[in-house]
Amino acid sequence: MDRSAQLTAHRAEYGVVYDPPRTPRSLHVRAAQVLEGNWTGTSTVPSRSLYPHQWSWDSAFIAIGLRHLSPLRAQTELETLLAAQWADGRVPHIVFNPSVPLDAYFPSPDFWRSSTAGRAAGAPRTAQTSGIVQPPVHALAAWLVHRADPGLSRARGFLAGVLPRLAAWHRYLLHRRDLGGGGLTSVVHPWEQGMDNSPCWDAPLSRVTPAPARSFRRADLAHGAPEDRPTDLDYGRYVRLATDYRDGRYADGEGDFAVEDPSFNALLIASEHALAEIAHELGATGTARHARAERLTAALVERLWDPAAGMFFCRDVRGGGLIPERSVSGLTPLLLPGLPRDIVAALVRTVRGPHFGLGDTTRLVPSYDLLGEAFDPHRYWRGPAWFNTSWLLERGLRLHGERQLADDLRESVLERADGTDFAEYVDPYTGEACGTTGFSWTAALALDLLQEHPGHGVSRAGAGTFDTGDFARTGKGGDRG
Ligand code: 9WN
Repeated sequence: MDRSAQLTAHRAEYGVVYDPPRTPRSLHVRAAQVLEGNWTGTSTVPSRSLYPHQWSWDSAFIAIGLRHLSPLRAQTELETLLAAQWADGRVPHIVFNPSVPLDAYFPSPDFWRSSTAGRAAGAPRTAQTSGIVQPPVHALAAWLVHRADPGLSRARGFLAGVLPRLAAWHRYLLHRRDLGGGGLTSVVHPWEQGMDNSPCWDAPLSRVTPAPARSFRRADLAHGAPEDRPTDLDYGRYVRLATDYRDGRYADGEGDFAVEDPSFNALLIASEHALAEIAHELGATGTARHARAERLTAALVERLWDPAAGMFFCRDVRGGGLIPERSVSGLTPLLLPGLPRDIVAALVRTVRGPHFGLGDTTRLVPSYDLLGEAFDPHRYWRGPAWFNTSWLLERGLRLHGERQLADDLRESVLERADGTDFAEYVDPYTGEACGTTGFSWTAALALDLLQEHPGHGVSRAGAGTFDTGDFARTGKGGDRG
């Protein structure tokens, strides 16, 4: 059966089962309950069962939603993560909770051995962490959290406390991770980019010899359906890359895997703009940071834009070329204010076109090309729709004046978050829940969109998501200082 016949059959079998929304009040209360249940006292786990520690980009998204419930908890969430920063500036992708049994998640602290193998790179002595990173959403989150309650933020010195750490984090990425030499940051492991199992990694990963299956024991399969999760072969490769990085004492530039990814870099650029705003709020000049963000936007276009596809691609730094796989990562730069107009127009066409089908065959943005060879509506990052990427695209569409599309996407995020008990991800056609439920960033980002939702009676005062006006001003405001 060819691809489009398969898709038609899939739709005929499952139909599009998006339910009508429940009441906003109950959605708000239940989202708050998810975040309450996943709160440990100092941070929020993504999921009690599948992910029982603190994850880096999860915490940034969680803080963006938490600020509507408790600005103090949102600030604490980010402060807890940043307290585990390494001296070289990296913010680890996991901060382990010492009271959780070692076998609850793999790879566990005894795999990463941060306090010994990471000593040369400045890993903390007491906190146990992983040695890789995740997308830098944190400065953006810190700025949004500040804006939710500037009085509390100033009284606690929140921005002054996080600014040096965020600046060191960006320095690490821009200097130690420019492995391609063109100004952009490279990820050195698929887990770093956050979309772990994306087909974008298939070609670069094929060069990696998998670790033997008997050398590790997966914990994820105890909680997730094997057909939704990465294969054992891919897991073996993840383990090999992480082992090699650890055994090289987490020094950068040596590994077999190095990829410049559009979403990772776009989030860094958005966070550079946010850092400029933070510096400005603290009385310094943000001019240089805004200018750097604009230069990075130009580098992103120069190195990763593919005009024929109408979207951004990843660049395989070790293999030397663009990776012609269409992933939601290649649409995420839409959230950048400084993108050329023709690129914005092309991205909007692409998200609505047959490869992503938004507003036509799908209502949340699929993680991967609906027409791609590797498309699978249920398997991790190979097709299903995640809520954080739809949230990012909702902001991008709104920023660039695509109001109707943004409104529809917001409705769909709220409706699916509600109808799936805050699923980790969903089948992009049917909206059926996949992975775990009670997933923190799904609840947090639904709360964030709910705050802005017209007619839901929730005040926007002080809500301060990176709202269009502010972000547009940020982008054009290289001289705001
Ligand atoms: C590995 C926690 C994390 C998310 C990632 C998602 C998944 C971990 C895993 O869960 O990754 O970091 O075990 O698969 O892909 O984006 O941050 O929610």
